[in-house]
Amino acid sequence: MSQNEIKDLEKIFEEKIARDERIEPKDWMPEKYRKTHIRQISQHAHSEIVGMLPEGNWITRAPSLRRKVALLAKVQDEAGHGLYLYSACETLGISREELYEQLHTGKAKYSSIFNYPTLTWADIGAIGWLVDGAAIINQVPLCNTSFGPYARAMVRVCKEESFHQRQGYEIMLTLCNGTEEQKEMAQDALNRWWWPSLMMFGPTDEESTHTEQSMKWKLKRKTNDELRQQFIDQTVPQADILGLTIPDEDLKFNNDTGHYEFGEINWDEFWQVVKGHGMCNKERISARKNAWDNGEWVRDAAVAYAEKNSEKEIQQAI
Ligand code: BYC
Repeated sequence: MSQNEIKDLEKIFEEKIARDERIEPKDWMPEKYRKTHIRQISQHAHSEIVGMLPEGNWITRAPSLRRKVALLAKVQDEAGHGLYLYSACETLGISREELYEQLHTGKAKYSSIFNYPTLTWADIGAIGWLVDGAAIINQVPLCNTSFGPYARAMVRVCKEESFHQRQGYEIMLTLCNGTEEQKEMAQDALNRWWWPSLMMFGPTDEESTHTEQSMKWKLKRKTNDELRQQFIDQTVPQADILGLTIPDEDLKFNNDTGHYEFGEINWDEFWQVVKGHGMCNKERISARKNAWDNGEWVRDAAVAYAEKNSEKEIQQAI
């Protein structure tokens, strides 16, 4: 393709983005746009799949049948989110095998939050309330992201995240209205999950490598700092209703700006976790690798079955 032809295609692409039209898999797109989408969508998919692990750990220990059913449904939803996202990512010309390979070898990241352990039942409440709460804030703008398959996948994901957030908050509410010991458990979970939840939104805008370009392409609709602030403003009043204390001595409402000011995030901890040195990084990756290895016979059987069926169809057509 000549330079002029590429320039013409770039112009059409930029105009589509400016008009808020969706870019679809068969449309021409700059190589960097394609790559950055593979990066973000696949990391998002990996986060959903790895995100099943800390909660899956509590399915057999949920305190009642009702809690077990709700948690089971939530974890299954997360598998579904991973699958829509992997499918959306595949439309950009990368295979599922390559994506898994990137996760298993540490080439692709997944959300830092899932490298923390779930120590008590209250952690399941805190994850639903805070982690899914943060996920909704981050993902609602993605329903308007410029790449069609990603935007469409996000609509259903966000609806389901809403249910997840509510089930988490309801667990916290029940614990906070329970015995003194249960309320302490809820406070302890908040103390451990608050700061990692703020880190989920990524580094500050100043430190973020991708935000500027991703905002121009309308992949990101809001910056990391904007979303983090929105989460804090929304969540602090919810903690007040629970009667819990946010573990941040510097937290205070600023009447002039209408926002909460908050303390310094431990960015050193964030980068340590992102680089693979968090409490559960090794455990999470080895669980995913085992699942892949143990699933080999299922993949083989599915391929053999598909081949047998297509042979049958050919025979019938003859
Ligand atoms: N953890 O330039 P930046 C869920 C990396 S699933 C690890 O700001 P970007 C749920 C970043 O990848 C939640 N790494 O990046 C599931 C980049 O490194 P690379 C997942 C992080 O992409 C189950 C570098 O730091 N949600 O909610 O513009 C149960 C510089 O960052 C993190 C999504 O994936 C992190 N927290 O912005 C319950 C949403 N933050 O790639 C709940 C979609 C940053 O250059 N993703 N990094 O090696 C996004 O919105 C954006 O990718 C992010 C980061 C805001 C996360």
